[in-house]
Parts: sequence; structure tokens; C-alpha cells
Amino acid sequence: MTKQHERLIVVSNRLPFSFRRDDSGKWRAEASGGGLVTALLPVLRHRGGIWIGWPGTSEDVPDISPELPVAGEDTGFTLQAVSLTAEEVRNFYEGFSNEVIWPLFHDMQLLCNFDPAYWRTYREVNRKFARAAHKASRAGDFIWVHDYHLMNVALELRRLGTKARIGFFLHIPFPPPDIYLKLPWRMALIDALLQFDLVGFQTAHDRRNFLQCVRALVKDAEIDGRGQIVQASVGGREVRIGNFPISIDYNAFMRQAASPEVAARAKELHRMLPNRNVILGIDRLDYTKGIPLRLQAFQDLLTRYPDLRERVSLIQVVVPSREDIAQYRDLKTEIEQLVGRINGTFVQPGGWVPVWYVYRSLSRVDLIAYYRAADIGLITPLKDGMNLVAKEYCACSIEEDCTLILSEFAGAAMQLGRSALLVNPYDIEGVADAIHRAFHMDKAERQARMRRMRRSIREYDVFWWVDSFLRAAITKDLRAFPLPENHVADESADHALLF
Ligand code: GDG
Repeated sequence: MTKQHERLIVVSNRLPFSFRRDDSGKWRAEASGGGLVTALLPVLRHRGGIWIGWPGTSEDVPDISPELPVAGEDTGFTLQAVSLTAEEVRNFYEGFSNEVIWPLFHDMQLLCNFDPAYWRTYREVNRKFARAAHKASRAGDFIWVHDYHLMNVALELRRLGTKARIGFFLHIPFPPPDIYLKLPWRMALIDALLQFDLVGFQTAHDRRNFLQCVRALVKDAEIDGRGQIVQASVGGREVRIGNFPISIDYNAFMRQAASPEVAARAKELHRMLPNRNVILGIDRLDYTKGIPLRLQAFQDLLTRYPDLRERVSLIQVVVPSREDIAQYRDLKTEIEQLVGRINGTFVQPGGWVPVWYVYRSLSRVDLIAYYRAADIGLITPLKDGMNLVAKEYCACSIEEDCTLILSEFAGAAMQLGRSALLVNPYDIEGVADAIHRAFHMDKAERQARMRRMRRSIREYDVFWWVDSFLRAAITKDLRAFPLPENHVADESADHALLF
């Protein structure tokens, strides 16, 4: 850990807080329950620090930027807002971030809209975030920038003459060169990423893709080392490049899963689905999550394995997301049509309903109750940086009597792949066969697999992740850090696992 007076400045697109007025009319900040914020709060409180981000806009909270320092008083550190105009939100957030980088980095280049205006606004907005970070920081601080919205921030900070060290973590995958090279601004973006002092990816696979792009595009780059963290020397600067699989607050999930409140909710779910195996899918509404193919696999299961009819139900929770983007609205319609078709074909009026479709955000208690009640977790993204739902499902399976079916294209497969049932999400019959296998798996095997996964997630939780990233930024010794099983440091070995 770095010295205490070296503050941590976190920069992310959204501030992970919601805001409400207290009885005296003052705004108050409440941390959202996500793993990232849970893990960073203790570090920020301990070292002192600042969280910079866009507070978002909503009808309830028009623009509270000027009131943020007061609103954030209870958090133990400072919150600082970057305000965005409606046009910036359109071109930077919905445009470049979510119509260019998000689809491209998930290998879906046909969904990209490479509008040059998006790139211009992306650079301007990144400059805005950089100005805020520059103003807030001093030499000796560590600025930790998060995710694909803010890849240009270090470049802008260098222009401003920032003395603090700057790290970056990419939460989504990094694509291989044949896909990355399609980006019209490929050179500028790779140069921008190399302006950070430390660039972190989810898996060794993402890190290798990035290094291949650096080798292809940056002629004077010298890359040294083969451990979890490698060093690249570019134009006289040293950049560390590593992989740090993000995780969850395992103990918090496990404890809450064991609470009487969750137990009662989980029991209620089982009562509504008597003598039935519950299969669970939980995803944000997103085309990367593979929901339509998953529904087709479930339909194939009921068609080819009639013995499972009335013995399984799929609960598919879809959390509304990015509904202002046309592709997301189309996806919602496609999902609803598929659910209607499956239920229309197989439903028993007054009895069994094959698919329970929930389109809304669940409370944390309900979310954990669904995890706890499910016999099979069905997580089949077409591509995913990590997928925290997979890890949360295992943490909440306190009886250890259930099975995880996991896409081999989720980052989590690197860590959990030996104990989950790995599937290719494009293989409809293969996914149906995996559900059939999970249904018939004997209890001893189920428990042994789940126990191994839970042990690994417990050991390498989100606090380990924060600590290993921050240590990687300052360590003098670049030998491999301990990584979860299969997050092997050696590049050739992880390649062998996936392909
Ligand atoms: C990105 C990357 C990477 C979901 N439904 C509800 C709910 N959730 C929470 C889950 C989980 C989170 O949302 C989803 O995280 P994922 O990792 O599964 O997916 P993304 O949102 O796409 O996240 C991903 C992640 O960043 C972290 O680096 O793993 O690959 O795409 O924590 O619990 N929470 C509540 N109600 C819901 O209905 N309360």
C-alpha cells in the first residue's frame, strides 16, 4: 500500500452515488451498492481522496454539482462533479462510448457507428475530466481512471503537466488486433492509453490482445517481461501493463444470503415453483449478454428433452439499461417475442410457466434471494469483461448444492472454468445439453464444483483486486503476483485454456 499522505483520486464516468434531500433540505449522497464502490470506499477514507465523475441527470436530481461537496460530507472523502451538456451526453456517452467502443471491444464491429463527431466530443469531454483531476491532484497522489469512457484522460493530464502517477483499469474486454484495427482512431487511442503509468485489464487474454495491438501499431515500443505485469518502454516513458480480475465483496454477499429476510424470500420463490428446478439468468439489457440465444437454448431443451417439461422453469431478469439507444429497444422487443413464443408453446394453463420474465431492477434482497433459490445459474454472454453475476451467484449459493453454467467468453471463465460447466453461447444445442447435464448431475459432484469456485472467489475478492492494482502501480518487483487459479501469468497457458 502507498504512503498515507498519497491520496487516491478516482475518476469514473458516473459518480457511484445517488442523491437525496434530507429533512433540512440539504442534498445527501448515498453510495450505490456496487462492488467497485464498496471496495474503494475504505481506501478513500483511509488515505483521503476524491471521487470525480458525472452525477448523471434525472428529474429528481436536476444538477446538484455546486452542492456536491456538502452532499458528499458523510462519505468521508470529497465528491466532485463533471457536468455534461445534453449534446456531450449524446456524442460522448451514447455515441463514442456506447456506439463505438462498447460494440467494437465486444467483437461486434457491425454494430458500430463510427461518426467522426463522436470522437471529437469524446476528446473534449475527456479533457474536461482531466482538467478536474488536474485541479484536484498534487504530486504524489495516485489518479485511478476507470473504464472505456475515459481512455484519453492521461494524455490530457500530461498536456496539463500533472505530476501525480496515473493508472487505468478497463472493465470491458480488449479486442484482438484484427478487430481493434477497424477503429478509425486506432493510433490516437493506443497512444493515449500508453500515456498512463499502469494499464490494467481483466484477463491475461485482454492484456495479450492489447500488447499485440501495441506491437502492430507502435514501432518504437519495447516490451519486457512475461509475468502478470509487463513493462513497455515507449518514447522514453515506462508503462506497466497487467491483468487484475475484478471480483466482489464475497463476505457481504454470503452473509446477506444467510439472513432470515433472504431465506424467507427464497423459500417463497420455491413455494411458487413447487418440485421444479429454478434456472436463473440475470443481465442488464444488452446485446453482449446473449439473452436471445439463451432463450432459444431453453426452447431447444424443452423440445429435445420432454422429460424436463414441468420440471424446470427459467427466471430471466433483465435490468433496463441504455434504453435511449435504438439497438437496445430492438433487443427488448426480440426478448419479449421469444418469451411469448416459448410460453405460448409449452405453458400449462393454471400450472407450469416455462419462462418467468422480469423486466426491472431488483432490490438487493430480492437479487440475493433469486441467487440463493436458483438450482442452475445460466450465464451465457457472447463476450464479457468479467461478469460479476457469476461470482455473486456462487457467493450466495451457501448450500453449495447448485451448478453454474458459464460462457467461455466471459472473463470469469478464466477463474471458474474448471468447475463451472463451460459453454459456447452460440451453440444452442450445446447450451441445452449443458442444462440437461446440470439437471441430472449428482449432488456430490455439484457440491464439489461449487465449493471449489466459492473458495477461489472468497480468496480473490474485490479487496484483493484493489490492493493488487495499487501495489502494481508502485512495486519495484515486477515478478508475478499471485493470481486466481487459471488466471495464469504465462500467456501461452491461458491461450491453451480458451482456444
Ligand atoms: C461491466 C462489465 C464487468 C444486476 N441486476 C441487478 C443488480 N445487478 C448488479 C449485479 C452486478 C452488476 O449489476 C452487473 O455486473 P456485471 O459484471 O455482470 O456486468 P456489467 O454491468 O456489464 O459490468 C463486466 C463489470 O463491469 C465489472 O468490472 O464484470 O464484464 O461489462 O454486480 O449484482 N443489482 C441489483 N438489482 C438488480 O436487478 N440491486
